[in-house]
Amino acid sequence: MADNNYQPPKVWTWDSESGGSWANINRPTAGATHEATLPIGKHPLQLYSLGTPNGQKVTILLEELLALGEQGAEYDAYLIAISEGAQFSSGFVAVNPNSKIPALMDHSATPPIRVFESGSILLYLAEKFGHFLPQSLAARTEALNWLFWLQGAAPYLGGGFGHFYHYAPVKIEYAINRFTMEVKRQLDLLNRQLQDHRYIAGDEYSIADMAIWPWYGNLVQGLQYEAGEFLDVKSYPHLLRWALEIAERPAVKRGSIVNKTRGEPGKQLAERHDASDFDGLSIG
Ligand SMILES: N[C@@H](CCC(=O)N[C@@H](CS)C(=O)NCC(=O)O)C(=O)O
Repeated sequence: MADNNYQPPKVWTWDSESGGSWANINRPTAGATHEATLPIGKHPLQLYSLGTPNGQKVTILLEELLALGEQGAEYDAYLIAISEGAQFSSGFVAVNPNSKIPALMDHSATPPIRVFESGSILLYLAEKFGHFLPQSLAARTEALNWLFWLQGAAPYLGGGFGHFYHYAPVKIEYAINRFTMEVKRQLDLLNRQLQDHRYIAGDEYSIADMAIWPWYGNLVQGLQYEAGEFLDVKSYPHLLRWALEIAERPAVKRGSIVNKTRGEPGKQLAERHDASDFDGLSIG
């Protein structure tokens, strides 16, 4: 049990000195903090993002669409440095009032269409191009079940487990236990689903896989929060099998390094404006 004497005050007030990795950007209000316009490149789709799991979902889908020959999916991916507060610029807030990456502007429409929330972006692109969402009502609904599941589940992994196990300046046993319990339940759920199905929603590779893989696929490959051993990821063999299969897809290899500025050298591409930007990188 946690051992501290903290008693919440009657009314919470913001202590901007409260510490922690994200203390310099977190604040209790929404809206822009400064005026700055976003760059606009040559392609119809303009993505403002970062190579985190939420960002990877969208760049993986875009690379998968391009791999199918959908030229309309050509995109410019601009880097939004969230640790420097770039998500609070007036330009970014106009595309996503929630100030979180990823955010997309589709300039092929008049007026351009803004799309925010990674799940909404996946659905928008899957519908726009007619790929990676099954046709039949039953199969499409199952894919959307898992897409919406991910959007609700991942904050327990990232904001809950990842925050308290990896980022928090103090290790709080109560919080780590609470979120580890939930994340292990989620891993067991995915493992059971993948015991009976090749992909998350059945036989077809879909946007549900592209949403879930960057979070839970990276986690069980030991690439998130250095938590593979702690979570005993080897005990989820079906999930691991799926994670490794998806990781081998060329579009996933490309999409998962876009807007990445950390990690293995040769597996980072700060910005993507052309297919040739991947030339010379060690992505197999
Ligand atoms: N529900 C959102 C979550 C997006 C999100 O949390 N993005 C993080 C990076 S992975 C972010 O932009 N954080 C910046 C901040 O919180 O100020 C989505 O799926 O798009």
